[in-house]
Amino acid sequence: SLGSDSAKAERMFRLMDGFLKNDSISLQQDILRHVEYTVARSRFNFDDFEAYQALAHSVRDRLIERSHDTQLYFKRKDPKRVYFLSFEYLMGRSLSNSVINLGIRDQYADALSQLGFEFEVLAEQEGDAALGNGGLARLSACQMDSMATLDYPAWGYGLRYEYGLFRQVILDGFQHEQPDFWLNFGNPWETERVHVTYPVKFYGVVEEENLNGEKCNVWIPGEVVEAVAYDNPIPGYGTRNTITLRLWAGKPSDQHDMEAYNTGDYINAVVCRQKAENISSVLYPDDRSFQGKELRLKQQYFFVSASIQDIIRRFKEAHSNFDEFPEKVALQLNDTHPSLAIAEVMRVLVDKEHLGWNKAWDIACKIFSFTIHAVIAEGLEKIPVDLLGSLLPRHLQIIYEINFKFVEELKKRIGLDYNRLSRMSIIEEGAVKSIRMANLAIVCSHTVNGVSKVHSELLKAKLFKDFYELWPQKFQCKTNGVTQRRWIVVSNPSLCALISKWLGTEAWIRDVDLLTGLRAYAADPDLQQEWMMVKKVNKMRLAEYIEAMSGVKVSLDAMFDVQTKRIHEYKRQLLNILGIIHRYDCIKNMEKSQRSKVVPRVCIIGGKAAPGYEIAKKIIKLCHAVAEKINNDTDVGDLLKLHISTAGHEASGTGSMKFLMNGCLLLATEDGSTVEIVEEIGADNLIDDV
Ligand code: CGF
Repeated sequence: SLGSDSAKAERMFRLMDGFLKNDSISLQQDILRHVEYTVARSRFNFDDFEAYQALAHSVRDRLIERSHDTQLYFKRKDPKRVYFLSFEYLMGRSLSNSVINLGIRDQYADALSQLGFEFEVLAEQEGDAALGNGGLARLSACQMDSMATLDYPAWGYGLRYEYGLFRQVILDGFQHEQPDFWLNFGNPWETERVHVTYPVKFYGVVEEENLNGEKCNVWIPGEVVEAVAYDNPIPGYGTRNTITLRLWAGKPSDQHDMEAYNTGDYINAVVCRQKAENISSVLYPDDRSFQGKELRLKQQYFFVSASIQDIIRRFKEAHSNFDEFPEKVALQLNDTHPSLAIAEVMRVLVDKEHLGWNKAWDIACKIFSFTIHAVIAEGLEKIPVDLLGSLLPRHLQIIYEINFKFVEELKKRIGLDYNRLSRMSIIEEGAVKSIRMANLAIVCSHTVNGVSKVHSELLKAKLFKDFYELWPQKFQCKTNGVTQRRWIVVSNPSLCALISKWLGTEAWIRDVDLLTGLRAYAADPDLQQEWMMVKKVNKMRLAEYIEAMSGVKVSLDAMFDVQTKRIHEYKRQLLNILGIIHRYDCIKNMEKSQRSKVVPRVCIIGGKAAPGYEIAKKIIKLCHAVAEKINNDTDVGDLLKLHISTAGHEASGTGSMKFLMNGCLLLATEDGSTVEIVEEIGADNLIDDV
């Protein structure tokens, strides 16, 4: 460490300053250097995938440089940091997003073409980091991009699942799940931080001890697992701010039991390693069994405990007084999955830092905020008390204490209204005594937000009515958003170019509200002409993809009617496919002379069904059966085609935002964020009651 040796530090900065140049020659040299020394292939003989790996490492160098500069900057400024705790991050691919946010995409494209490669071809070589399931997970990824761009001193914390969301394979129209080996060929976008590890404890007992005349609780664990940090730099757009998504992986606290190994008990010798690695192995383990429930709870506590230890270590590097903790730390809970962080913060402050309970609770209430994504009570997470007590005995004690104090206070406010007291209690009495994780999060957090206006009103009027009446000031609305950098700039480059041309600036890529400037040109025939051309180009891209994926040729003159989201009864893919059957039936029974009035339509349905969700998997099979019939009916021809590409009552829904920002006509139910979309686009752009 350079410590206070500023002369040495200045020399280090000078040495590094401009070290990574971005002109074409430097980038070509950088890529070839990585081919030779990172990918270990001859620079005279390497293929697209090896070129992608070298390119990715070259970009990663620049991300790491900015990430280190960012950390150093904030270490010196010591601002209040925001920590985003999410169980899922649907990051997708990193290459294009990174070079666009770094502002060097064109430079890399030029350097690659000088070497005989095409940027887009190499970008297709990258696998997806699918560390999440749906909108909540993609929201986390968009959130990171936005916080980086808006110069927040932010960190994201999550779990480094060895297997992301399953890979969907369709055989004879049926969905089959295969493991997603996303790490098989390494992951150039992460850095393993072998020096950033924390012990995470499980099971065991709690003993009372006397410390300087004070009674304190000591947790004697039955199992300890090491959490190792893997850092993923997330660059902001138009700024050097590059924040870090720190994902935790489970490693054994001791590699394996040599004694057991030497006595031939090979299985037991490696069992502790297997247990540790299991924790960060699978996203959404099937929790219908006790073992599955326990593994999911272990995963939640594992990433929470490691994250809280990391946050407190960072705080203590510059502070010794925990009174300052709320001025330096904001902890955002993304749904109830990280709610154990509340009990963990209390455990560390009371049992390890020896703060009084009330002071520790005051600090916890100041640092936690809570985003709830669920719409109905059934969607709220509950943890059986016996499971929690066995795995985390000290945390159960703490949650009981939190609840006792909360209910005592509540009685003073509302009297002995036992029905209401039992509804609001963190403990749910019943057949299976459980911990209501949402209640725990609401009781502690100083803000509770829904993810759309409709959803936030629902929380106040129904789901959390009792809490809203008690603490109306806590309840907020933070409608979801999606980043235009990924969902226009990366996904739709020709539309991106058109927008920048007509607005006369690229500032909208950082400030999405500037898109409203296009309204001034909406009636301009030149803009409309260019807009249609962009749509045509994109339809060609999609038509080529459909043919490559399914062999089905589709007409570019047809309307593309797209529904892509998780397959779920409430998302109404069944209604969609019944509509397609009806449309097919009408065409078949129509006089041929009348068919010229039919708007040709290509229906595209994409999405995955959860592995255990049988009715959703049957919907997938139905879609394929209907597609088989329609696509092979030459009598219908291009009037109707149905393509199913792999991969309701919405709290928000973010799919609509992505389609809308790419100029699509939206057919949506009036719920979630659609209501606000209508407000944004204006009622005059609505087609009544389609
Ligand atoms: O969160 C969801 C999505 N399924 O992930 N819920 N959860 N959990 C909601 O159902 C969506 O409506 C919402 O857009 C998404 C992100 O808030």
